[in-house]
Amino acid sequence: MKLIMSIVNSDDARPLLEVLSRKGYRATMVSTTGGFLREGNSTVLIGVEDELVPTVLDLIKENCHTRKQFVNPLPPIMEPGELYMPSPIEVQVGGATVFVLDVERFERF
Ligand code: 2BA
Ligand code: 2BA
Repeated sequence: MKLIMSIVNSDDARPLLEVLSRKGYRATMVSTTGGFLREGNSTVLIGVEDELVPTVLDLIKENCHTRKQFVNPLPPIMEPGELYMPSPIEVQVGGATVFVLDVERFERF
């Protein structure tokens, strides 16, 4: 068994959960925060048999979309009197960042 840990945009998480449960997969959604943008995202945990991993990855790919976002970079360390004009930089936020982990043991009590 594997645990698919997928960090997705919060707007994509609910449609993804709907598709997964309609197709009979079980999942858990956790509200998380991106370390770089410091904005909310969602982490969807899906425990599945090994052979189902590619199918679930396809569902994630189909339902999670790449977005462009602008961020203000952290200001540099400045000398007194220096002027800093922040210019936002564009970052591409992936549709999903996915980790597939081996599950040593799975129980339901
Ligand atoms: P359980 O299977 O006991 O699951 C309880 C909660 O544990 C689930 O809440 C989910 O958050 C998590 N969970 C269970 N299996 C998981 C897995 N393989 N990967 C990740 N997280 C897992 P809910 O999703 O709200 O489900 C509540 C109950 O509804 C489930 O109890 C199960 O009896 C039923 N259920 C869930 N998904 C289903 C589905 N796709 N088809 C039919 N019944 C489903
Ligand atoms: P954030 O950390 O808020 O990052 C949002 C986007 O900003 C990233 O998109 C990436 O394009 C950019 N970015 C992040 N860290 C950066 C850095 N140190 N320098 C320059 N640009 C940076 P994605 O790579 O698609 O990641 C989307 C979200 O997935 C991330 O949100 C984070 O929550 C999670 N994530 C991505 N890679 C991860 C990893 N290796 N471990 C844990 N979480 C990860």
